[in-house]
Parts: sequence; C-alpha cells; structure tokens
Amino acid sequence: MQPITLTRFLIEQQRREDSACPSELRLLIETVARACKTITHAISKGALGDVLGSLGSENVQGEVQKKLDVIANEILLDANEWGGHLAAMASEEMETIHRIPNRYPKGEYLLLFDPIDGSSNIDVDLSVGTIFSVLRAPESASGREVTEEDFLQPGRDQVAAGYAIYGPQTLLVLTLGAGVYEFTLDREMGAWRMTDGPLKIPSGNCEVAVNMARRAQWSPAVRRYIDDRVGCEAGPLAGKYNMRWTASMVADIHRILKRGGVFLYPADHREAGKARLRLLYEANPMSFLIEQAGGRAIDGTHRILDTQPTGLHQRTGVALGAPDEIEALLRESDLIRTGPASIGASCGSPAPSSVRR
Ligand code: AFP
Repeated sequence: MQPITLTRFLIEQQRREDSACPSELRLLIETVARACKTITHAISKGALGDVLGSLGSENVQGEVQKKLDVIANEILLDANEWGGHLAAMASEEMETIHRIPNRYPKGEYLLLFDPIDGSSNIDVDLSVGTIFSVLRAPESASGREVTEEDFLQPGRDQVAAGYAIYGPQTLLVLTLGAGVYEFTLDREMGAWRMTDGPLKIPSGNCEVAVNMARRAQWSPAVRRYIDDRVGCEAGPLAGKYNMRWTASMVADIHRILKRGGVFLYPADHREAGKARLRLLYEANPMSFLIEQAGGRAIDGTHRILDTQPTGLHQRTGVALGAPDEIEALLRESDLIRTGPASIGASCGSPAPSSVRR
C-alpha cells in the first residue's frame, strides 16, 4: 500500500469534526504544493535551464536577486491568484502586498512566502526551499481592499504553515495546527506522499546551528550559551556538541524537526531591530512548525508567535528547537530561574547560572 497522498490527508483533515482544514484551505495548500512541484522542476534544470545566477537587481531587502528568486515568486503568484481562496499575498521578493486582481474571485486567506530561502546556495547546488504562512484576512477587511496592515497579525494567528525543501529529495513539511507532517514528492506519479508524521523534535541531539561569523553581534547571554557548547575545552558540556550551518534555514530546521538540536540567528544586540531573518514569512511559519513538533521558538527572550508585527518585512532574532536547549538559553538571560541542572538537557547538565563564567 503506497503512503497516502497529500490530497487524501487534506480531505481526511477536512472531514474531522474539529476540522482544521475547510475546503478553501485545502485548495490553498494543494495549490501551494503544486507550485512547489513547478519550482523544484525549475531548480533541477540548473545551468541547463538558464535559472542560475543573479539578475543584477536588488529586492526590497537590499539583497541581490537570484533568477530563481523571481522565477519562484512568479510561479507562486500565478498559481494562487485565480483560485478564489485568497484575498492577497505577500512575499520577501515584493515591496508591498499583491492583491487578487478584480477579474478573479477573492477568498478569506492571506498567503505569505519566501519563494526561495537560501538563495546564496542555489548556484552551488545546495539545498534551498520555499517557506509559506497562511493567515485569515481580518473580518474588518470584508467589503474593502486588503491592506498591508491586514497582514500584521501575530504568528499565533496562523492557520497553516510549511516549507518545501529542494534537496536530494523534494519534501513538503506542513502543519494545520494539529501536528507536523512530512510528504515526499513521488516524481514518477507527481504526487506528494506522506512519509513521516506527526513529527516530534527528539531531545538529546547535541547539534547547534549558528553562523559563528556573526559572534560580534550576539548578546553576552547568547555568547555564554554558545561558548559553553561550541569550541569549549572545559565545563560540563565540553566535547558534547557538534555544529552545523547550511545557510538555508529550511535545511537546518528540517534537520532539527527530524533529529533535534537548536537553530540560532540572534538579533544584533548593538542596534535595536537589526536582525537577519524576517518575522512574517520566515520566523513565524518556522516557529509554528517547531512548536507543533514540541519545540520552542523565541526571539532571544520572548515567544516569537506572540510578537505583534509592525511592518511587512520586519526582522527578528531567532532561537528555535528542542525545548531544553531554548530553556538553557533563557536561563543565560536569567529569564528562567531554576536550581542547578533542574532541566536535564540530555546533552549533559546545562551549566547552572551559579557556575557561570
Ligand atoms: P538567503 O535566502 O538570502 O540566502 O538567506 C538565507 C537566510 O535567510 C536563511 O535561510 C539562513 O539561515 C540565513 O539567511 C543565512 O544567513 P548567513 O548568510 O548570514 O549565514
């Protein structure tokens, strides 16, 4: 018996009494999943498909746009604007929102996405991905044009989130708020087939994903947390941790969902609001997935999903992964008061604050 398809999974979710997947949302998710199949097809052509390299233009983030950034953005816009399930879309690659043209029916959902996450890896054949987040358009938006402000909802209001990862396999990882499920693209049939789930972040994996080159930006608490684990020759955690950094958040988060660990991209503590990752279409969807898989996701001190956004392309610090690791980080900021090693990180007892260097 072949693993069930995404379509069957969504229909069965829709049938549930506490359905977290009304038909419009099912159509939305299937449309995004179909667009990701088109994207993976474009990526896999590589140099043969004239999809590599940069466009010589910059996006709203001031980042050089790769050809695939724009191609993937267009694929997602074209796939989603006519279906009648959306009120509007927002993307890392677009300065402002994309309203559904009047020639098409409009729906109740807002779709946000980073069409290609990890763009710097495209030209060297490393894993990249697409990240997406789904919100409901506020009731106050009915009868009027959707505005940017309608997108500025805290991440806890998401109704769905997920990512596609374009690596050795092409995977779709999705939550509708009732667990996290992984689907693998069956290229022969063109179907997404469920291959894992509900995912639960394993504890006890001593892997830290962080870009050490950004150390000067970190707060003293983050430095202590990393220094106790990475490159240390003394202390209770010395020699217990390994480090991973792929420069594709999708790849690092997928590893954490499957085998545990922690991912950090701290804000620059020298300048308020200066951070790398975007809240609405990177941190929020990934935080939703991580929490649905039993993990925790903070901006360094507070739960990311409680953040009230103030701008479409607002950035945030990010620390997410296994709960014991996030709690150890919070302890470094004295945000969790515990006795010595009261939270036994199975990577070894975290350095109780009393012995802090
Ligand atoms: P790009 O999509 O511009 O390559 O950025 C990827 C990303 O947003 C995230 O996926 C990575 O974890 C992070 O940036 C990599 O940042 P560094 O290049 O500073 O390591």
